[in-house]
Amino acid sequence: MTTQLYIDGIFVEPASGRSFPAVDPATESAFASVAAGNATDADRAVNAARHAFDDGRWSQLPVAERTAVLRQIAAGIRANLDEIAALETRDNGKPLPEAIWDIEDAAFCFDYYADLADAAEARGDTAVDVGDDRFDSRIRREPVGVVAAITPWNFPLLMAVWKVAPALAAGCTVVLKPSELCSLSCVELAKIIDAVGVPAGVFNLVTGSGPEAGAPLTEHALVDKVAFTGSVPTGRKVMQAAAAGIRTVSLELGGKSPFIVFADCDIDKAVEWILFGIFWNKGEVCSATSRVLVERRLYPRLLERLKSEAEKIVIGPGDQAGVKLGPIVSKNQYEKVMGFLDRAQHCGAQRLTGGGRPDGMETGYYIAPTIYADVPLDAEIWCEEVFGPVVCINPFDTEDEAISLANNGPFGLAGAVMSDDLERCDRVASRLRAGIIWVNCSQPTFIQAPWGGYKSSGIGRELGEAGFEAYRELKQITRFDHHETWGWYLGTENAQ
Ligand code: TXE
Repeated sequence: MTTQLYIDGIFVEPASGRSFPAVDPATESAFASVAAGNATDADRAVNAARHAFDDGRWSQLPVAERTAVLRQIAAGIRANLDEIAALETRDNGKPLPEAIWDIEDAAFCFDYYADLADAAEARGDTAVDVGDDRFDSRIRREPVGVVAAITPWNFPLLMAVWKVAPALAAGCTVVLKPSELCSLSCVELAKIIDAVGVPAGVFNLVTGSGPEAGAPLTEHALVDKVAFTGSVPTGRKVMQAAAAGIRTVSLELGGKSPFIVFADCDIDKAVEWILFGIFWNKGEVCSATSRVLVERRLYPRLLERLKSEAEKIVIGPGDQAGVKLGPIVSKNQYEKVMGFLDRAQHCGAQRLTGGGRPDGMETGYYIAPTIYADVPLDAEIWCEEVFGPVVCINPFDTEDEAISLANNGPFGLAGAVMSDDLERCDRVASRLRAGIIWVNCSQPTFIQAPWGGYKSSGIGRELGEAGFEAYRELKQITRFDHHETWGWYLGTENAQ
């Protein structure tokens, strides 16, 4: 199978005539070819999106018609759920049940933003009290325009849909550039969007590498907004490119999220959520709670339990029943994580389990669940995002110390706290400098709740109402009562 680009309502060959392989990380073999889009394709796609936006074929459509189409996309995703989830597992390596959660969420996301768009339409303009009866001032919300969405490989369809669904619901037009490592589920999305009859040019898909297909989108003068999820260095480039044209950006970047565990909690629950917080999706999660801080009283017992439970995790191809940890997404990412593990050997941390390829697994980019304890606070493994199944654990003595350790670092995407004392949890939640705080859990994510980071973890919010407003401009419309006279120039002195 070789995929095509989707531009202006038509599936087309890339201008380069080239493709690149989609590799199954469980077998290390190519199983499909992906169209290698470049600057020519990006330019065509942006022009199509610009034209489609400017002639109002989508933004001026009655909202009820627009939202009906969004609900058809949701239904189309659900109708193909098994196939898309299987494809996602093959392309990315994630366990199939986790891929199913992603695809279900993607479908729900279209329904959710259809509902929000309907509700916004019913509300209409918002009146503003400007303190002068002669003026009627209102806020109207309008689509931002042409959106370039550049997305990562860890939740390939879902991260794209977090952007595409609210953008389309708001009336924007979109050019989507998924990660070159996992593009196939986004090609399936394009097929569904095509099948339900979204007008040509409203949604466009350009697959390809970051430099060849992504960068031209971030630099394009006809793009109004760039919505990006990925690494900090690339996010910086996206922002720099957008600065040249004063384009709006939203950035969802990395993290090194802390999980503070107090000794009064139930140890089974702590073990469950610590493992889920770092090992689901192979730790390839921007919000993974990869730094765990445990109150010293509980520390030795918890380490023992974590080691024994982590060693029971079933590792294997994502499509195999019972597997809870699939292969790392790609050779490069595998080598990157292995590099962290190699360097960690000399950092003074104690490795409790894991640390490399699981015994007996020769093929596939597998890395065993890895736990380090007593990690020096300046160690690379404690400070930097690994983006793999690797967790660092340290003890603490006081609440203040835990918060200070948790807040130390450049990131602020997420954090978690666990204690039976809910007042304490709330206090800690307030003091953690991060956009998402989980109490007595880690990772559950809801389309209805805002998502995004403080500090170097990003700018802006996705999901929830904030994720819808991120694709709308605010317009002030202020009317002067035509029965009144202003009189500054034409009236008597001080008539105003
Ligand atoms: O990310 P990139 P990569 C982190 C994680 C991982 C590291 C590298 O630590 O190890 O990033 O992964 C596109 N202009 N995260 O290399 O480069 C690229 O094609 C425009 C965290 O995959 O940030 C892809 O579509 N676009 C993260 C997207 O940017 C460019 C999820 C993300 O790729 C571009 C993924 C350019 N110059 C990785 N260069 C999270 N926050 O969830 C690349 N791209």
